[in-house]
Amino acid sequence: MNQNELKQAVAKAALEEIRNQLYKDTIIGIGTGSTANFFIDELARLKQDFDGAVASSEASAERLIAHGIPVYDLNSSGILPFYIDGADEVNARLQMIKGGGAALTREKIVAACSEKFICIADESKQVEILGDFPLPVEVIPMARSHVGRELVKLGADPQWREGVKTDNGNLIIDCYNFLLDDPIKLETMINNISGVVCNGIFAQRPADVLLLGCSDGVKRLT
Ligand code: ABF
Repeated sequence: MNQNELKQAVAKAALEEIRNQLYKDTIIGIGTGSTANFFIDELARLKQDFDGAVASSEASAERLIAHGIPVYDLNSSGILPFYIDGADEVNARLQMIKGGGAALTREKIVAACSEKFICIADESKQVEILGDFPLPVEVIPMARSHVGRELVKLGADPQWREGVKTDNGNLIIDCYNFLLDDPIKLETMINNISGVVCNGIFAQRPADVLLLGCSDGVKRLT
């Protein structure tokens, strides 16, 4: 199976994971990225069985709407039973690096409002120690240089992702060569830099379930 087939397989597995827990008033949290897109396409087949979705990006909201799935504002949806999203890296504790698609802040907010975070990923995303994938940090534009200098002090090699603006109107700095051996601590330390909106370490609120697409089938890890 190629990578897209693995992503499609986990999207289908995620649908199976939730399909018996959908009710007419259920609102589902939906992530961003190509794996999440496969999930949105699968979910559309059950659109009569639930109310709608909250999206972690404008791109996902557009895709949901194109399928005829109502998209709600998180402020009016309350606590969500599920959040289904991909990852750039995931370790054995189901801690992740996310934000390669620049949607990390909204992803972290929707995850925080969800009872169950179901991570869907192909096996290339599974790692022992997080940090090979450059860690994205969302930054208020005027703080870009300051945050970059502070990230160097923490041991990262920060690079501004030029030309990219987040859905919140901010910038992304990617941290290269940054070994995340204590992700929970680093998540807080980076958040404490003035001008940082959010960082792509999802360790304090890891996933609850990982559906991992492997060549020998989808593995379910908790
Ligand atoms: C989102 O999409 C992001 O947090 C992560 O950066 C990315 C994963 O992308 P893909 O599913 O396209 O590999 O979940």
